[in-house]
Amino acid sequence: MESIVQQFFDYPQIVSLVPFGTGHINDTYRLEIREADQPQTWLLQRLNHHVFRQPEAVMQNIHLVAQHLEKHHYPLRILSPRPTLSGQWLFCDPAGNYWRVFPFFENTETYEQVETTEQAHAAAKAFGAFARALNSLDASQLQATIPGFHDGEKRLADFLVALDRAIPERLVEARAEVDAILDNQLIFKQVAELGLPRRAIHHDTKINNLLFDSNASLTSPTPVGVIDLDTVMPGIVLSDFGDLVRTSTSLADEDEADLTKIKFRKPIYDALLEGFLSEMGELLTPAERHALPLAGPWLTLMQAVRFIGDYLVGDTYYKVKYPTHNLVRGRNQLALFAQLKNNGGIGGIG
Ligand code: GN1
Ligand code: MG
Repeated sequence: MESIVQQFFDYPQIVSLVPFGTGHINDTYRLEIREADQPQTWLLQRLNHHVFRQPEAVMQNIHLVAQHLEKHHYPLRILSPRPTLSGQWLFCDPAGNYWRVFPFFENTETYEQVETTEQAHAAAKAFGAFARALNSLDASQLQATIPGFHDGEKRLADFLVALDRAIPERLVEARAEVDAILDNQLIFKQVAELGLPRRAIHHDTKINNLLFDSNASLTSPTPVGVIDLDTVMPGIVLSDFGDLVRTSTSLADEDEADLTKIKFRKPIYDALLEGFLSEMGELLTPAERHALPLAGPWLTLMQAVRFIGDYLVGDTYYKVKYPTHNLVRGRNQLALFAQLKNNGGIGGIG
């Protein structure tokens, strides 16, 4: 690891290097160094190049977005990567792993679950402000680093392939979930047919991808910065509002195995909608605004498709902590989907 750190810093003295965060894809470390006797904290990350097959394109997207935010006086902190000493965004080690360094925002925390409507409002407003700042960025400048990333119809087609190749015992285990997905698949076509405009979209607005000031009170939560810009690429606004709904409205997070804890909270939903619209409201087309109620159910079902699909073929994509982890996550998401679809008058689908 020392030789990796040396690519980014002049004569660094490594004070500590510890695994950090809960991401499902990359490996992240909190790095403390002394450089020229100054203590500094950074994030060192190994980019998963099996998921992101064009690591350079990912970094190019992040760089473009960070630059755009800086130019447009975006108010929160910006996750600009730190180049290597030779001016590259990535260092490729002899084993073929890609490494990069980001600033570490001190005195911040993430929420795994939303507890108050104030948190929900602040989070949606912060992600809304991010989307607003990117409104003027020409989305065609960004590369589709994971082709079809939030294309529900493509995800469904991939799922059907996974069904064909499924590990037989796993298919038996997941039969009810597979059927629930197939029964509800129409929502993917319904959203595709809307033909919503392509924007520069974050695509991973889960609640723990927003850093909050750890010194602020629960009733006045203060966002510090949006993180995890790996999936910024062209997409539709339903992705960003949808992932907020998916990860904030449920009483429990996506890892919860006890389905009785999956409870949709309408007041949280209302706070998300208000917060998001307070930034993005005037920039949305009538079609986008009209489609917002579909965002939560659509994105949540797509996440179920991805978790169950990965379970069926033997957990090749998501990090898992135990053999049925992806199945548990998929069940969780299907339970939430059912509530999002039926609850609180936000339906109008199915
Ligand atoms: C992954 O890396 P992480 O945990 O931020 C995934 C998202 C999923 C999410 C589910 C590149 O995000 O799309 O919504 O897990 N990222 C990628 O928690 O697939
Ligand atoms: Mg991510």
